[in-house]
Amino acid sequence: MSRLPSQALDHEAPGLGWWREARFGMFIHWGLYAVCAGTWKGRTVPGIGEWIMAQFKIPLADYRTLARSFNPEAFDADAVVRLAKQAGMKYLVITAKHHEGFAMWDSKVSDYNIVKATPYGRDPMIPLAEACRRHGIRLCFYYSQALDWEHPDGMGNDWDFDPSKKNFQRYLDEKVKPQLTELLTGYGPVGLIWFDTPVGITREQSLEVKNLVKSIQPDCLVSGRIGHGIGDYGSLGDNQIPAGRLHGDWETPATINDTWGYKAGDRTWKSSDDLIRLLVDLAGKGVNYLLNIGPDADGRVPEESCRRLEDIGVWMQQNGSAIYGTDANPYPYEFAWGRMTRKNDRLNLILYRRDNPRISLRGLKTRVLGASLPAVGQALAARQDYDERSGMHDVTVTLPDTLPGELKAPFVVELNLEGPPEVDETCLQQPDHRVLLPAHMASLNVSPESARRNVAVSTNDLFAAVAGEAANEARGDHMRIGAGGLVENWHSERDSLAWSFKLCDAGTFDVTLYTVAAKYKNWVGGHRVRIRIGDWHATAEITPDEVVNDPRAHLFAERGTRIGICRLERPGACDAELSAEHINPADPAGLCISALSLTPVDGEAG
Ligand code: FHN
Repeated sequence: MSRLPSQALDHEAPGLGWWREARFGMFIHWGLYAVCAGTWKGRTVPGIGEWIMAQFKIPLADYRTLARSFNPEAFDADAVVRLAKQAGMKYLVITAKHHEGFAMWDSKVSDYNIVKATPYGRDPMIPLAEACRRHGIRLCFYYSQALDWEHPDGMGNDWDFDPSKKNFQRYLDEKVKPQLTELLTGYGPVGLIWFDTPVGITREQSLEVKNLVKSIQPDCLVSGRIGHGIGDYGSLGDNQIPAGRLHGDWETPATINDTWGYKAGDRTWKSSDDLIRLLVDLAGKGVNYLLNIGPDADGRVPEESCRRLEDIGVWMQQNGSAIYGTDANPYPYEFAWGRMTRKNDRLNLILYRRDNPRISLRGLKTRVLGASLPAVGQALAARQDYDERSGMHDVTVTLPDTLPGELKAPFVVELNLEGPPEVDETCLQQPDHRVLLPAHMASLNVSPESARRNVAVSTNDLFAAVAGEAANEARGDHMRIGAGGLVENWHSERDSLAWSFKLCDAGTFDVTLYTVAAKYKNWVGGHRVRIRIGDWHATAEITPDEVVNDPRAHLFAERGTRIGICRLERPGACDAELSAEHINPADPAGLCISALSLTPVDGEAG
């Protein structure tokens, strides 16, 4: 069973239908920071570009002057919306006001806006809203409700304004609420307001803001980062890819390179293939993908972003039916061969490669009526077996010798079922004999001492905010399964993890433990663990034996540690246990576990 958290809501937002159907949207970070392009007085900002004002504590009086040279004559709203549409995106979220406090529309609330303060002198949201209507894309606004480095009472700017004199409520009343009212009354229907980084805001204040939105446009959604769990859907961390299926409604905001706002020197472009993999990975877990572009100060979208979005669009043209309106994989775990989504009585197996003549699926109890390659309309042979000895259901689909020319990996194999899929949700040895024990399927044994270590996360922890954690409440400081499905915050040698799984065939296995670094941090390791699987046990130091190259490990470094060779003699119910002999205090993340895997040693399994 997966113990991944769910976004439990006491209400069901009426407008969620389109958002669930959409699965893929465009994020646009655009503001005065684009003028800096990542550099201030010859110094390049470390990290993300739109944070340059805070990183260098640039006085507001100096930062304001950027507006005088902001003249984005090349901004073509129609082209941007067409780019989103061509990529297969269904909604677009633009930063109306980011943390810098500058309004990217004709705000009457403050002259610190694109119409009054720049030579451009026009409101780009008007043509953008029109283009969205023309092309059938939902227009949505990002609005930073807590951090505002321009308003004396906003959060975050403690270099110009004395924090002890701030009256946050005044900022909410004077700036946030009137500006949100403008956005919600001036541009037609708004799909959602993407609130962010709820540092320091109280639950009552988050509710005031949400209620205001709903009072003007009842169907407008509010993002999870409004804070205090009152959003209409949950927001994962920036670029975070959960390790398994999530319950409820979730979204991951993500970048094509590393920055959100334009930063000329950021060349860390992910490849189109990796971006498609990430989209598929998220869809398989029931998570919307909100992928960012950061136009420059002329209003141009970087060429690298355009090319990648076009590539994704080609893939979506062919395979979109496996993404739009789908639900997560009915299994709680991932597969080595790819990902799976579900639509009613149909399973979409999205294969990363065609390296096997067959694809086999274990644990599906519902009858398979047929299999096909939907992109080319080709039927495939499928066989379904039940093995009484092991109690296992197996489906095997035979793939064509070569993929039809127009089909590019990842490609989709569709299984049509007699009814809704019913699957065995325990960890199963897979048809290729591997066993994957994901951290989120473990039961946690948290010692009473650890459980008492509850600390309040600082409400103004800006690093946590940037990391997308947006923590605003007291959280347990002990070992837990985080929203991303990792076992994190493991600091005590008294705690341990345990898994149950079903072994179908005896065999000899290479045992590898996968551990993850804190976001943006280097992988440290140096812990000592003890592992028991059935009667076999071993101890090992956590060393970086295998570098995980999955695109999801880009900002969350992941390493595999080879623990040893294990012989499992008896098929049937098995268990595994992981405990810590020594946790390296130098690792800021503590011990952070992604999975334990058992890979058959060549020729030995079965
Ligand atoms: O601090 C912001 C950051 O600049 C960016 O807007 C991201 C997008 O999700 N949100 C915050 C950090 O999580």
